[in-house]
Amino acid sequence: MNNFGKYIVLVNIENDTPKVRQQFSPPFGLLIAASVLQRNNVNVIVRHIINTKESLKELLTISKDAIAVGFSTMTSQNLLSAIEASHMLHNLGIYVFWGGPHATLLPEIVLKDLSIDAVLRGEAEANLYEFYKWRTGEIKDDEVPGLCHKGNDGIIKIRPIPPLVDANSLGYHPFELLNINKYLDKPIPLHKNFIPGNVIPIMTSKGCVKRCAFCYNTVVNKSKWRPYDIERVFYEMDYLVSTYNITGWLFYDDNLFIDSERAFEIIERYKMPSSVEIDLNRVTPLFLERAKKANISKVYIGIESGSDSMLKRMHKGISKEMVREKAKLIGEFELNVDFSFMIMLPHESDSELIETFDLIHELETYPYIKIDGPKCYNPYPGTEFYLQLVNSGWEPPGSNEEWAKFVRKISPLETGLSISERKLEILKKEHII
Ligand code: B12
Ligand code: SF4
Repeated sequence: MNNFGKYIVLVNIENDTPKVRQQFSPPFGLLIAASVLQRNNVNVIVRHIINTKESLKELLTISKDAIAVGFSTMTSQNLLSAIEASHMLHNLGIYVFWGGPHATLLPEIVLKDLSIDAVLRGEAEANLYEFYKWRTGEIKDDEVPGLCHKGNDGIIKIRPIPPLVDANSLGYHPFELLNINKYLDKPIPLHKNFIPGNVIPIMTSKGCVKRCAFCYNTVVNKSKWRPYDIERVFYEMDYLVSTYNITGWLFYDDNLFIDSERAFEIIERYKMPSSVEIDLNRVTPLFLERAKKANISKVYIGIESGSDSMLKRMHKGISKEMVREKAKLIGEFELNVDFSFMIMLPHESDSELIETFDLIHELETYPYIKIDGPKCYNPYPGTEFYLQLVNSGWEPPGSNEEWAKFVRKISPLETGLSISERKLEILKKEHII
């Protein structure tokens, strides 16, 4: 018996691939979940691991006496590792539950796998402590918001995603639970716009107020933006700087500049080379001037399509002309920019697809512009585009294993979408298939 008392193990497991080893990024969701237990004085062990024999063995050892082992899941190939580890633990009688965006959006699919005992939907802040109290017999299962599992009657109960918690109830990132050296950004050969130094991803807020028709934010964060407490953000960033000699930041916030003053307050405090994600609409000479002074070296902007009609259907609130105009402006301020693009969107016509490739080819001639993609659209349940796709006859995957194929690099041929002859020709010409 472990002398640690009652405890929960929280895991984020990734496939053992060169890409994962290259880009090992802090598991923010897992850390936030751990903070919920920490602040309620519940013992928690956190593991962010790559799927190897040794790491599974160690996971088994630490999980033996746990009340439950929770996996943080996003829809990606890493689900295969989460499935493997869940089977291993469940077969030894250990209680396994899944949380995170994949489990939140697809609880019925997750629970088809009988090795996964429960799903906790939504934010860990809304239910993880209640889940602990339920597992220790203090409360009943129906008092755990978002808990989905097989009840005593043998029927699987799917509960709705709990309402978002208030900004002041959000968790925090207990970085001291991890060895942060693993997460320092590693140079990728020939990678355009790479920021050198001890650079690390960081998140200071959650969600986004926009309503892009394809984005998980409309479902999971209900198109709301919430900032983490700024003093706590400073505490975490100071800790990373003083302990790991951080020299630059990759801000992974979905929309850091919703409160522009706050964003600059954070960035200007450190004035380190940084990358930020920003809405094209916010790119103005005033913003770029301040960004340059604050040492922002790269901006990341989701463009997604080169077709004005598609951009309208996506509710992006931008146009092709605006992209050209702002791209020039960014160059004048000598900043680097990554533009991301998607293809194979619902009802995307052949000419809309061609327009996207044309815009990409036009932009990639600029030395300071890097194109991210074009990546194949991934449908997430509950979003406007997902519903359109289902209504047009697309059959969604029926298991975690099938969903695991849905990564940004999925080949259009694997999506189950019907693709016209003309589209196939275009995709071949562009070396997508
Ligand atoms: C950082 C990040 C990454 C990092 C990985 C970080 C890591 N080690 O896990 C990198 C860059 C490697 C990455 C890669 C990919 N990512 Co990514 N990524 C993000 C990003 C920007 C932040 C994630 C995050 O930490 N959010 C903040 C935390 C607090 O939110 P959260 O994770 O949702 O966690 C909360 C709840 O979900 C819940 N929770 C989370 N875990 C757990 C566990 C338990 C047990 C419980 C109870 C609750 C719980 O509580 C948390 C606190 O409220 C998000 C977008 C976003 N802003 O969230 C996309 C996002 C998560 N990624 C996404 C995707 C698709 C991918 C890729 C598949 C892309 C690809 N290459 O094809 C890969 C998959 C790699 C993987 N790890 O599986 C999607 C996931 C969609 C989905 N349906 O699952 C998102 C939502 C982006 C998007 N807009 O579509 N990603
Ligand atoms: S702007 Fe980005 S994060 Fe916000 S809803 Fe659109 S795609 Fe999602």
